[in-house]
Order: sequence, then C-alpha cells, then structure tokens
Amino acid sequence: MARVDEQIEDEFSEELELEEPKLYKVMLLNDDYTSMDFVVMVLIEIFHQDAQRANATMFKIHEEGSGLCGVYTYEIAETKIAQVHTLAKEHQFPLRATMEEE
Ligand code: TYC
Repeated sequence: MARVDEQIEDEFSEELELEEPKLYKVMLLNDDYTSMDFVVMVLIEIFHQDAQRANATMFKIHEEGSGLCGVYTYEIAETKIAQVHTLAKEHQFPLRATMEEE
C-alpha cells in the first residue's frame, strides 16, 4: 500500500513540477548629467549594494556605458526600473535603467 501511495505521489509531483522563473539583469546606463553621488545612492537604496560595491558599480557604468545592478524575476526587475525612473525624475536627472533576459 505504501508503495502504491509513493507511486501515485511520484506521478503527481512530476505533473506539478514547477519551472524556475526566468531571470532578468537590471542595468543602469551612463549619461553626462546624473551625479555620481545620486547613482551611488540609487545602487545602495534600490539595489541594496553596500557603499564600496555601489561606488565600484557606478564607476564601471561611468567608464563602460552600462553596468549590472542586480538580477531579478520579471516583476521585481520592472519595479526596480520604475523606482529608478521615478527617483531620477524627482531629482531631475536623466538616469535610465533597462533589463535583459539572463
Ligand atoms: N557619467 C556621470 C557623471 O560623470 C555619472 C554616471 C554614472 C551617470 C553612472 C549615470 O548610470 C550612471 N556625472
């Protein structure tokens, strides 16, 4: 009986097997007007980087044109991007964020 139960459970768990969600890289783009301090603040507050990592990320974006800020599921990535754009607008900076499927 226990074996039959196990067999039934196996069949169900195969059908119910969940796919891993797709992940998306959120990138910040360089521009000539957003202050370095503001970008560092965004990386700390929105992407939860520590101050040292935020500084390194900001300089990487400044030098290379864009840089990875974090990897998230679609809805979280979308929310992070909206938060960046709202905060940037409030501070009158043109900072842009985008996402790429991983
Ligand atoms: N290039 C900007 C400056 O020199 C700094 C900056 C870094 C802006 C990263 C945007 O995503 C960015 N003030």
